Amino acid sequence: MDSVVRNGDREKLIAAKEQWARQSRLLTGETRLREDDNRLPPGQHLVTSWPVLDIGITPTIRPESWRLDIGGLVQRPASFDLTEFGALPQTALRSDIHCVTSWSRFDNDWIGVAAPDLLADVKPLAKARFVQLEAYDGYTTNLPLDSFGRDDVVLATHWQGQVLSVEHGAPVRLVVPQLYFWKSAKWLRRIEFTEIDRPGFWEQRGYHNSGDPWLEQRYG
Ligand SMILES: Nc1nc2c(c(=O)[nH]1)N[C@H]1C(S)=C(S)[C@@H](COP(=O)(O)O)O[C@H]1N2
Ligand SMILES: [Mo]
Repeated sequence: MDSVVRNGDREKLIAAKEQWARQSRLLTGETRLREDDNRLPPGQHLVTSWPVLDIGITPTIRPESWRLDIGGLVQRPASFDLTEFGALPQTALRSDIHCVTSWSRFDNDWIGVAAPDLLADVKPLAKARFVQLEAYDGYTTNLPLDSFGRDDVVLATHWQGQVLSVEHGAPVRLVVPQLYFWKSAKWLRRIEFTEIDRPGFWEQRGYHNSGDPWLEQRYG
């Protein structure tokens, strides 16, 4: 796999974000309920552009060699290529993005495979309780199976009617609207179902294990 290190100093970038966590930057101490007339979680501000954020490596993945592996505690482990992935049911979903760095973006139109449809295909075992996501840039993140299986979660290939750009995670990225956006792994490569929770990249570096923006679970 080729990759481009876009940010000259990736260590510096990661260290800065670790420091945010140590200093509890941006915390308002407020919690808020999500309501139709209040879609902005505490400490967030709205943007209309779509920022690019990641650990500084943009993998270039040849479409013919892309695979999404599903393993761990499932009845039917899988290794989808793009054609097989495209043959799964496709769903259009609209949701808001909330990034822990304080920007939110409303009304993003996604097309992709809804998580419940993926679960119906691979059939997690009863003892599976967590999901580990691994990406082509080496990034990892974790979430409870219950959060992953919600019907607003999508493994997205399109945004606003266009094929997802490489910067935003093409060919396939996860979108988990209920949680801060670091849980939404770009360049998805593998999904592992586990009995025990395993903290991912930012979860090991001072970020909250759950990451609910309405409870302002930024750090922890
Ligand atoms: N593979 C991968 N996925 C990732 C990241 C990353 O570094 N690598 N960063 C996360 C973070 S911190 C954020 S805020 C969002 C940003 O997604 P965007 O660049 O499409 O806005 O991707 C998340 N998913
Ligand atoms: Mo982020």
